[in-house]
Amino acid sequence: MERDLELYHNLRLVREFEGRLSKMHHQGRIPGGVYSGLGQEALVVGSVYGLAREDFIFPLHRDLGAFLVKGVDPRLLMAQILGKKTGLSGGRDSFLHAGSLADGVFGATSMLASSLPVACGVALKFKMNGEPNVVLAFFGEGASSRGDVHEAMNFAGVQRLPVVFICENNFYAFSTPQPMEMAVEDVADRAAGYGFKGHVCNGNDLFAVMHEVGAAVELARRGGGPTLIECKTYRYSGHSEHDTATYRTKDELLEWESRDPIYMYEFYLQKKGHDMAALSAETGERVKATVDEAVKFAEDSPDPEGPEAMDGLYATQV
Ligand SMILES: Cc1ncc(C[n+]2csc(CCOP(=O)(O)OP(=O)(O)O)c2C)c(N)n1
Repeated sequence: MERDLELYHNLRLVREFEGRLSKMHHQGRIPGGVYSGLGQEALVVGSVYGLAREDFIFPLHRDLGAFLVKGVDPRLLMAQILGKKTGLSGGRDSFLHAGSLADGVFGATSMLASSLPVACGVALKFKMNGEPNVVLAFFGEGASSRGDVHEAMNFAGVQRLPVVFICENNFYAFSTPQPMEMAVEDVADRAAGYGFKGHVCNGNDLFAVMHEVGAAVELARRGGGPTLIECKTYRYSGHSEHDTATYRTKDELLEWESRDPIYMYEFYLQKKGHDMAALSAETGERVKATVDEAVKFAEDSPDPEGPEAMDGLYATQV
């Protein structure tokens, strides 16, 4: 598929997948929470698209789209979310802690940003072995105030590790607005304290994200060390499906919806001469079919058996 259309397909797939999860959650078909990234699609698509299979990403709770763009089978991801035996962790855990090492996706823990030092460990391994791979580590602006982030960035700066730190600044950590989270406006400013560059980028603009993250990935691949990219964006839903987000105004939401990453990209495609009505309908049908199939696969899958819960918990061979 041509690159422009592949990007569009990815944006629409992420939105369809997350939109479906929201509906399913309200229908009581999903055990556990759903942390929607609706509105943040340009960020995950733009940063992960174009990575090699051997590169690693460390997504956090709102980065489900990053799994899809990195190549995780939507059926297995859906099975994971439904806690099925066919899911990525065999039904042992919720989406939040899922990973897929074969696809270069490392699982997170519930402790915000605890995966950043681990991301540095993977980057150190790449550097020590002379492997030309890079690591992308995602975190929110709320998580950016945790000690783990400081330690990870300091280590990455000292060791010149091939890691790109991607801060998704959606201006709220749960219900806490950014000015109550930190005393600086741009998280990117913090990079200076670690000896590498920090850039602010429009996280709703697919090309801006691709440009900034792409340049940082190339730098890291050439041995130039880490970069921090702060993507300013907005989540349309509350922190999770149970949060009605009454701490923000309707006007604020409307303003951000007017900068929707998919509409902006559709405008670009239209300018390039595509028949957007036809392309939108055709892409919509295709992604809907993919998500329908994923839901069917997951709902038809068996639940895990109780005794299997301990499988893989301890190393059997050292
Ligand atoms: C160390 C830690 N503190 C608190 C929480 C509870 N918690 C989960 S998500 C969240 C808000 C995170 O905000 P941010 O990092 O900005 O990411 P966002 O959810 O906005 O994408 C909080 C406080 C947690 N999981 N871990």
